[in-house]
Amino acid sequence: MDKGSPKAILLKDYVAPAWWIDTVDLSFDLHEGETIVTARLGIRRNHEVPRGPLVLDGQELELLSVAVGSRPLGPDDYACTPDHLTLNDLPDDGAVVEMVTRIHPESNTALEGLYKSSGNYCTQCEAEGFRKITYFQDRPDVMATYRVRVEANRQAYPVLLSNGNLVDQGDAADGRHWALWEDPWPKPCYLFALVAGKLVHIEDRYRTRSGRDVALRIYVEPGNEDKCGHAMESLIKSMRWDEEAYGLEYDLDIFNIVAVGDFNMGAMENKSLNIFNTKYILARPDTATDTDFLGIETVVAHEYFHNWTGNRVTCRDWFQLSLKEGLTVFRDQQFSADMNSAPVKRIQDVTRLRQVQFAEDAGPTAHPVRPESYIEINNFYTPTVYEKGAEVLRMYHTLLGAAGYRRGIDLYFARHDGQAVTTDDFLAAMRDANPDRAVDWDQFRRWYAQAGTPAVSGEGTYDAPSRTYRLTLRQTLAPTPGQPDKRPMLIPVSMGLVGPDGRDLPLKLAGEDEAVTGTRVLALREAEQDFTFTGVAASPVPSLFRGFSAPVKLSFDYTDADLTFLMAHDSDPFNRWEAGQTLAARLLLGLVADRAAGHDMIVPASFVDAIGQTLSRAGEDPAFTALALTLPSENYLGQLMGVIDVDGIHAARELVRGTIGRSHRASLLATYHGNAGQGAFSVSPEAIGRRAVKNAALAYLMAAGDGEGRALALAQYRTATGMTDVIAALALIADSDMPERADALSAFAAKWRQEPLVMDKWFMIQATSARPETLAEVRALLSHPGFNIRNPNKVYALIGAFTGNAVAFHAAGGAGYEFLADRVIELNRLNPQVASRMAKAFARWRNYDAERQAAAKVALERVAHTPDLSRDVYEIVSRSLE
Ligand code: 0A1
Ligand code: ZN
Repeated sequence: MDKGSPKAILLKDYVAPAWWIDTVDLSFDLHEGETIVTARLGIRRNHEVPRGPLVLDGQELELLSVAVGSRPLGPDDYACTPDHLTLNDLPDDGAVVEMVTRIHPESNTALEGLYKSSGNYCTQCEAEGFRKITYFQDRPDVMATYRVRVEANRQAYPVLLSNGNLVDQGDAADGRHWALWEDPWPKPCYLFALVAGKLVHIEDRYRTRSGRDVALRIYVEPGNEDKCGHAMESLIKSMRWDEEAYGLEYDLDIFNIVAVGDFNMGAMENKSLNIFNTKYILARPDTATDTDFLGIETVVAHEYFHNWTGNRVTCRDWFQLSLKEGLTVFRDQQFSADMNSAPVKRIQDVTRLRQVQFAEDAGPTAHPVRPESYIEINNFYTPTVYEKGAEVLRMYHTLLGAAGYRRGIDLYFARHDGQAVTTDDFLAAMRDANPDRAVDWDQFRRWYAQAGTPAVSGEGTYDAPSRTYRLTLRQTLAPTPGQPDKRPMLIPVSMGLVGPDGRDLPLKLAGEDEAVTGTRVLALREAEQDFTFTGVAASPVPSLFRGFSAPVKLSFDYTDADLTFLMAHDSDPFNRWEAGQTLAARLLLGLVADRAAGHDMIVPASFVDAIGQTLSRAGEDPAFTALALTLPSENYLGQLMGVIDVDGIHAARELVRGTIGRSHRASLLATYHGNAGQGAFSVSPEAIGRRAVKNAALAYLMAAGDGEGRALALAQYRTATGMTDVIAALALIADSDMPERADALSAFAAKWRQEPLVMDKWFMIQATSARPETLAEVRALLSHPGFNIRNPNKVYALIGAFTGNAVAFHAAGGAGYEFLADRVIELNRLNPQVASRMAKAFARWRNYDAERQAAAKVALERVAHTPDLSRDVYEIVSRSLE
């Protein structure tokens, strides 16, 4: 390691703090140019560990004074370094430590700690931002009650908010005013929040099951009041759902949400004062797409659900992050499944898991759900901790059943309410609440410890004379960084056997007395394991991992005919979709291989027919059909190849899309017109499904490459009133060389230039086009007046979307890589978290051909040698180069 390179923090080094902080009294004096923070910490020795000094974390703080009790300390009484303030010789029976610090929120571009967004003050303290506000033991196992006084100019900052209840407020000299907030629930400092600004709010009420009346408020910048209704409805649905599904009620009289335009992530669950990225609050049918509406419902629920899973019970240390995130994502997935179509939601979640988490697992930044080391914790808010973590929760649910899972959850809260705990504590609650379940918990625990995506393969043989079917399954888990050897996982295989008539056969394993009808869960525990079913009347097609019961890659020896059969008959909708995807991926990769070998690519008629079948059933379930019509993405297909053939994948996929468009023109047109806008606008699952299938049909008609699709897209773009339809059409136009392209894009920008979230879509559709001009256009857009590299949403919309562009980012020659290196270097100084998220796009560089690898390596090394590289970027880049 280089001299002076940042040090890793290790899970095995965890020790409890030498001091507890029980009470925190904060006073903020907000002035233009500086903020003075006074903190009074009520401390108490932790007698369970050896005596030691009180070591407080701090970052970019100017310490003005320190006192213990009423005794001011001189510079010899404490040690202050850039990162710590250390106090020795504190009284064993406790004390109040008072510190005054000066900070500068207006120059905080990292958006961590106290900062300004559009002139309003707000905070982001997870994971370690509180140390940029005051000296503190910035670790989640230190839980305190907070009392917060905020003072600011009344006119400029009429709204003053913090956690808990407003207990007092008043005027101060010089046109200033103040508010005093008290949060009775002990919390870790990462849940602290403060907002001061010129904001308006919408208000509603919710009465909890036990009769508590809760005031619900959503604060936004003036002018956005009319875009908060969906978020408010989502909040109320979440509160009700959590009572019904988990028996969990809200625990204060007030719940506030504030939406800010500058935010690194989606949202933050600060106790009773959630702070959101505007992207997950603001929506009106003419400004937001169906995806936005659904995203709002999910994220509002997610943050609300954290009130129990994260806040009431929190993490002992940051290695346990998935304790709250995996569980809360699983809960928001369950909620959204209940509010919408469960199979559609599951397909969308699995698509995302494969696209981003499987890719992470296969690259240099692979890590377990519970990591064992990190350099910068902000780098671990990952698809593995969140989405794979949610799959682990789903596996508890699958193995224990809904009732057993709920018993485990109830025991978890009974044991740990008010505590900071570990994923082992969670597992123990699940285990102890279900003593009669034969689950090998030590083996199950490997889901937290071993990184990588298990690969499951297998085959089946039917023996007609004995009416037995033998299913053989094998599992392997490839080495990942730091984990050369892996042990077999406990893999729940939810499955059925589909008989020749398309119905599920009764399932009876050898030695069992009674058959199960439909679906059952097998436990795959060995590297190789046989399951023998008896009394099987006819040769079946197995349906494996129904509902995607485990986060694994399956390769089973299905024939194309088996897959077509499952597409049509499987009783499990997820696996009907899955069979189609497997078939499509197989076909597409075959074409890529043909092209690479210099052969013509010929699309088999059987596949085109299968798509025709799907299309003919569009009326039964439009939303499902839209998903079934969508071919696996280029990025996902790339994951299935040893060396990614960028141009081959694109050529094959475009050929198949064009073929489908031309072959099924009539039914695509019928689907398009049959699902075009009827009645008033609604975001019901049915209405969303109709728009999705209509726009999927439009995309195929466009791919057919003649005037008809283009005319339809243009007409839709010009006449549609809902943003879903406008953007669907504009994206197709922007990805084409239609003469109307430039005018359509500039008309859109002229109409929406005052709406940042709408402009994000405009940047995104240009950045994701496969046209050869894309990189040049993205470069030019960096100087567009609507772009601002300090705003994370803009960076994600333009630069982030470009890095997800399978063709343009990876174009031969490496210009895309060079462009990204420049942006990462620029962002590194402004916002390390955002810089590091962008740098992750390099992670898969070793999966491309030699020429691309060489270009990516040059770019990565250039970033690595940047002076003053943040820990965030250093960690990602150094791991990528290892
Ligand atoms: N806990 C939040 C996500 C979050 C994490 C870190 C942040 O800043 C570094 C901000 C938000 C959630 O899961 O929603
Ligand atoms: Zn979360």
